[in-house]
Amino acid sequence: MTGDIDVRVRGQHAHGTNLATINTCTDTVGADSIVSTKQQGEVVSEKIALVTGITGQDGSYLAEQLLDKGYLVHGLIRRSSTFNTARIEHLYRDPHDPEARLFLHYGDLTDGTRLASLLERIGPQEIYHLGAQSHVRVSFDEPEFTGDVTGLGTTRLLEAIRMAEVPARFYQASSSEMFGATPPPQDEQAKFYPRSPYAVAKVYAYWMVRNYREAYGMFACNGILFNHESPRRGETFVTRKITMAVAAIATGRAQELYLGNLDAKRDWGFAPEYTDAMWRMLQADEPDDYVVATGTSYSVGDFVRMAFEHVGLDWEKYVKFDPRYLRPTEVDDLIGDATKARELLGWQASVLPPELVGIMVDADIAAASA
Ligand code: NDP
Ligand code: GDR
Repeated sequence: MTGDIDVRVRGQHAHGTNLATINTCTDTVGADSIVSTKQQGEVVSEKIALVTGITGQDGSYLAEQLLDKGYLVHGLIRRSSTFNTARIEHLYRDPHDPEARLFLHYGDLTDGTRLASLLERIGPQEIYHLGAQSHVRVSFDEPEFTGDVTGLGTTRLLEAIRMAEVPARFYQASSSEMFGATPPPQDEQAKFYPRSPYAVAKVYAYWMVRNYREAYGMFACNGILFNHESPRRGETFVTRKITMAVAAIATGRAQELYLGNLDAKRDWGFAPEYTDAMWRMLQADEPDDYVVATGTSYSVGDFVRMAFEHVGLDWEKYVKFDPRYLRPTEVDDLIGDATKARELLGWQASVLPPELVGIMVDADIAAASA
């Protein structure tokens, strides 16, 4: 086995001691890790999943769900000078612990060689590719980097799968942003009209997935997910920015919130339900592409109003406009039609925006009061 450097995870050790550094899983994984020896003498076959973007909102929920289903979960994480594993700390155990089922590996979507060597050693049956530069506004500032990570990163991973000859099922985190200026409702047949470097990169990746499916018979799916949010949402996306500000204002720690365009409409769902849809796609008989959405539409202004109303405040007293949050080109109106996912995967959203707002505001108030 190779001697990879230690993977650092902030938080509590499984045995309760504070962790600064813990030993990496990468010394101990390999093709033989598909066999568990947990039950004495009995050999149990376990599914192995690899998740890129495991430290993100979706990666953390998906990892939780896969572990609950009995998978061994491997995650790709970026080396960082500070900890970037807060969302998965609660899932992590020292890899020397025989009960450990989550293993983290340093790697980057810009490094195709590393991806190929990891795939050979991990031997996953399912790959969930969630890693990306995922911020639309940032993609206007860093279009080349976004194309490299969000677009070419997918190609690197697909090519690594092909070269490593790993017969894994592949999930691509495609996005409603690909529809861009196409009017709603948007289903799998709607035209792509990307309106940002991020969306253009996702359209490229979408077609690479289709191409690998058709050219090499790969079981590769595009989940075209509309916006989904949660208390784990990144703090610079608008919903979380709003709910954190509401919590700060309600607890007397802030007085105002600066936002950009309040008129854009989005189809906002609840993230853990959307990661469940990802898993369902890879359990289907055939690889396919699916829209995942609630079918509802609320403006950013609606979300702001509901969030402030949740704590009994009038949003107009606190929200101010800052043009720096505007985008050179905006996506005005998204409403997904997820009929296909409902009929073929049995998936349907149950948490709609009014409930979602309450979940997020309550979580941020609890965090602010802790
Ligand atoms: P996040 O921004 O929360 O997470 C992105 C993840 O990608 C993080 O784990 C991040 O690591 C990782 N990452 C970024 N750059 C690299 C890189 N160069 N190499 C390896 N890993 C990298 O996104 P979400 O969880 O919200 O979304 C998951 C995926 O789904 C993304 O691809 C996103 O574009 C897509 N998507 C999201 C939707 C949503 O509404 N949330 C809707 C449709 C699609 P680190 O923690 O180190 O930054
Ligand atoms: P989006 O999410 O661009 O839809 O991409 P974001 O929350 O960033 O923006 C939603 C809408 O809110 C408007 N807006 C602001 N946005 C931010 N971030 N900050 C502000 O201050 C602000 N004020 C108004 C935006 O203009 C926009 O119209 C998300 C990401 O998760 C993508 O990765 C994913 O693919 C899509 O959702 C579906």
